[in-house]
Amino acid sequence: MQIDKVAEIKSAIATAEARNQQELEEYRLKFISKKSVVGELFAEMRHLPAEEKKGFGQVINEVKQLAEQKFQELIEQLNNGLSNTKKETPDLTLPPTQIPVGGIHPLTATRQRIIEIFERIGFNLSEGPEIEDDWHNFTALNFPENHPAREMQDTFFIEKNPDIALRTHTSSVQVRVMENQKPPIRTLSPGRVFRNEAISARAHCIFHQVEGLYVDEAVSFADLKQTLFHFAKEMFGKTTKVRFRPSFFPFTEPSAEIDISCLLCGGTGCNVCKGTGWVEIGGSGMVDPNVLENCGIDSIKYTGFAFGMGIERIAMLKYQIKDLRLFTENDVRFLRQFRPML
Ligand code: 2NM
Repeated sequence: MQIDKVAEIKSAIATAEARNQQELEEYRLKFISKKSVVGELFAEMRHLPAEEKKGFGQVINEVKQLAEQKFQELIEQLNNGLSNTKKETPDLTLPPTQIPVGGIHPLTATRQRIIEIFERIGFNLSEGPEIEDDWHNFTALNFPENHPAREMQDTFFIEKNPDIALRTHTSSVQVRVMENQKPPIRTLSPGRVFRNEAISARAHCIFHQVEGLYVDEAVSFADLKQTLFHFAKEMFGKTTKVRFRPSFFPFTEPSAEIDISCLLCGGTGCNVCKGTGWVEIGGSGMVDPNVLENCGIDSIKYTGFAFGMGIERIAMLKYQIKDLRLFTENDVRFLRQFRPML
């Protein structure tokens, strides 16, 4: 009789379920509390003869342990179930997760803007090798045999006789364009160039240039001036003034340095322009007839202008960056400043 009852309770414990707090409480009342079926078994023990008490006591203690073990299981199951339902219904009032984003490097942004300005007035892009022979880097560009720029102090030579070197300017690209294409030529050559110079806040042995070239019939110095006026105003703002200073380059005659009115003080004089009101942005000139002839272009029929500027220098002026080494150090405190705002 008692044994049947115990078996019945054991099986009821084994199959018990608790889908919510209320069912869990029902289980507790039925199998754990003093007034539970297990509690009743303990009460019944009093009426048993002494010799049966010990054996029956062991049996109901076992049932009590089973009931408590199952209770812990039901609590665990219920808790897991609750956390699952939490995942299924996210809190839509929470602020969104911030996704970290990268930015455009200031040199890339500057190069892209320069390219955009010249592409809109009919220039295409040209590229060439970073490792050049003497002809494309120097000889075709009218550099005399003993010109100082050819010497070890400026040029990184890879081989001697015949000379192979890292290009010192992207004019070498334009020599290749003139050799391979007929005028009209309007081309822009952005790229990395290499010069054996000590690294400082203003100079690096690897830097970036953009050079432009326009060759056609009757291209004049007025075209050069107007093109660079247009560029300066697009790049630095409508109020920017431009001036040309006489200069010398082996590949152009006449040659001129290009200055713009200082962006910081607007021309009144400050430490960026060293009190002059002007800052240099590059060099330019009319392509020397020797260069055109070296590249197979008739210098009687055709004339051309060319210009070159350092992308680092333009970026430093535009963003007021005081040290050119920042461009290559990849310090996140610097790069973060060019990240898009969220
Ligand atoms: C400069 C300054 C002046 C230049 C010349 C040529 C070429 F190939 F046509 F001869 N390309 N770029 C040039 C002229 C570059 O950079 C300061």
